[in-house]
Amino acid sequence: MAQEGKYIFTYWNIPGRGESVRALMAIGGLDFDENFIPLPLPLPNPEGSDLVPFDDGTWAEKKATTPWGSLPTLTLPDGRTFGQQRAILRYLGKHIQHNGKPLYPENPEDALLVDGFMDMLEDIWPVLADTQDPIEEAPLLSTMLGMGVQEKFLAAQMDKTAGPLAMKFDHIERAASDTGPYVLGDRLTVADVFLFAAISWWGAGMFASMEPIIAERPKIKRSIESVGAIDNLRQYYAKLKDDRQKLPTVGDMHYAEYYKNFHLLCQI
Ligand SMILES: N[C@@H](CCC(=O)N[C@@H](CS)C(=O)NCC(=O)O)C(=O)O
Repeated sequence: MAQEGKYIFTYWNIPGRGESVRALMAIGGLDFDENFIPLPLPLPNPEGSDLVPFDDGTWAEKKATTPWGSLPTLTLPDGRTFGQQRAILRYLGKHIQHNGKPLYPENPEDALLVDGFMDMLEDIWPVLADTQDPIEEAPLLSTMLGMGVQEKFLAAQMDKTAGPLAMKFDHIERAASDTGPYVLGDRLTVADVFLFAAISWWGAGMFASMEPIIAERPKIKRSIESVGAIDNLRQYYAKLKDDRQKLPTVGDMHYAEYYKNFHLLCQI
């Protein structure tokens, strides 16, 4: 993809809903700056750190100025800012190519299938991030607040016969191509990149590992391992790996661990 000027990517300094876009830009070799917004969590900020990890009022001020009141956003080299993870993935996927083909298919039926995978992944997010009462016991906030993995909740959700979350992952597994290595077959798409980023994140930010998700879902496993083998992506994660040790620790959660599966899949 020809590039005139830099992209600016705005998100928290964690994988979350932002990592799919970062990974896609890395695969496409795009030059982008990170604009890290402190996570709006009521946690004390370490003294004298360059990057403020937790709430300092920035998000409260910035929220209304974003296109959809949410992050991530992507600012294009011409200065315009756009939001919504999947919209950004589709946009970039029309420009970024792999083996001579754009990562968002031109063929409407292939694009429909890619959108289906991505919408299914977005449907999983609220189960893990914000449906519990109290909200601190949602698997996501629990690790971010240093309260550990919500094992009981996740075990019920992932029950092989009746777990609602397990069913969603089973749908993804069934919808993926039998021949692979990617979910649409031999062609890499943004659905694979999203799968790679989401499962790596959930397998560290909510689950203790990716195992409950991928152990008996070989097509999902193959897709995310194939994405992890892409050279540009491996170089991207290798470059940032040491610096991530500076991420904060809350309780027993060192936020650098949120990247462990990205490193595992990229074998770095
Ligand atoms: N559908 C949106 C959801 C965006 C979203 O909920 N973002 C969260 C972070 S992952 C957020 O901005 N939370 C802060 C807030 O809503 O004030 C997308 O995929 O981008």
